[in-house]
Amino acid sequence: MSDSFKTSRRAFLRGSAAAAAGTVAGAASANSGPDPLITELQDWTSYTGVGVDETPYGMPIEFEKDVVRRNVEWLTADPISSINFTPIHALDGTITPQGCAFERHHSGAIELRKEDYRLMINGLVDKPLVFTYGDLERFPRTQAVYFCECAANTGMEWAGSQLNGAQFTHGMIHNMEYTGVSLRTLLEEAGLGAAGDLAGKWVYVEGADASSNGRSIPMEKALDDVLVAFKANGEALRMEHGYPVRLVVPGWEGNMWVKWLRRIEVMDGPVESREETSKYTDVLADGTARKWTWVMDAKSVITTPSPQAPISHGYGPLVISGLAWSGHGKITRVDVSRDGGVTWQNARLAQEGQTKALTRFYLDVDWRGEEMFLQSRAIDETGYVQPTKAQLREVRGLNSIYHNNCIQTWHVTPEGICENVEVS
Ligand SMILES: Nc1nc2c(c(=O)[nH]1)N[C@H]1C(S)=C(S)[C@@H](COP(=O)(O)O)O[C@H]1N2
Ligand SMILES: [Mo]
Repeated sequence: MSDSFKTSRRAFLRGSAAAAAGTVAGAASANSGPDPLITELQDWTSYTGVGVDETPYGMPIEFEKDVVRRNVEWLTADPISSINFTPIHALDGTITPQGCAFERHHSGAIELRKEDYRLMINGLVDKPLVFTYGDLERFPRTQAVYFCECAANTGMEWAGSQLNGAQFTHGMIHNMEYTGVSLRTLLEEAGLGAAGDLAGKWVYVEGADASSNGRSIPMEKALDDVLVAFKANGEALRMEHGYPVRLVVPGWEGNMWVKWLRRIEVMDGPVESREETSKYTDVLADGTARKWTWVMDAKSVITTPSPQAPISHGYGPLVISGLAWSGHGKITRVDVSRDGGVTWQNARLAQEGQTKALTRFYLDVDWRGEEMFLQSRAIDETGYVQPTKAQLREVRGLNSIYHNNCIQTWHVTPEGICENVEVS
């Protein structure tokens, strides 16, 4: 046990005696002797601070410089066709700032000016159309918060626990407030009469980057809640998220959220492109591949404590917190286990679940240094319960990569250190 840990433990025990007497005292107030941070004049009271306009577009203060996207170098051959991970272990709330929202590119992020932007709708439509960026801004807008999860999120954990950190096991996800035009509006502008019976019709969407990342989407979804988005969290999309326009496909795997959106073709069948056959399909135990696994099933993860966010404050009150989401709709309940799934407690949802968006949960406990096997399990409005790893493997075998929504376990030692372990 480290010295600082012992100190904070002693202080906290005194602190909790005060808490029992009716005040929720922090560890600091229980320390003996004057606190120079209170009794002595500090440096920052004696100079004038930084003026406005020092940073026309603000950046996080330097003390937060570790809260950044990170990649795992050995995962991909190069950073051009690669992925990095959202630092979910260091965030709270539900909205992901764009600057630290994970990126996934198949041929790198491109720089596309609004002036050079064109979106074509063609195929089985009454009149093929091309929209400029300015044209898109003149259609009625809609707005909503949605999570975007890469189907490969948690994919490295199929065979056993591998990556030590919530950022790396679960950070291929972000959650933003999008503004855009409903895809239905644009399809209706082009006219779907030529498509005849819409049942069995598809749209094929592709991006302007070299990979094009083409995907087929069934018409029913295209006319439901898909957005052609140009703003995220109130501001323009970042280049890495598809500036100036991307597709938002609520609840469905991230790969379908085509960035730098350039063309939408109405078709009478799916294209069966690379991204929906050789990739993003699920290899089952018998070697056959399951395709069209579009919806991201209910999933959750404890973000603190976690391997990159160990318990550093000693024993006593501990806030266990995490994220839950479901591509089928709202999260209605999250359970937390401290003993590897033997017993469960209801976590508190910070806000009522929103459809196809992240939900923050908390469980406030009194931790006395007992070893924990922390797990969370999400339940969505369809009644679906997030499965254990063993339950997933029963259906899918060991060959899978994508669509791993199993329950995650963090082992917590009496010192507060957390590690990724498997309790299946
Ligand atoms: N045009 C294009 N769209 C794309 C991709 C791409 O490489 N090119 N990657 C896809 C994948 S696999 C994912 S998971 C999401 C990631 O979106 P993000 O980079 O904004 O996080 O974008 C999707 N859309
Ligand atoms: Mo992805």
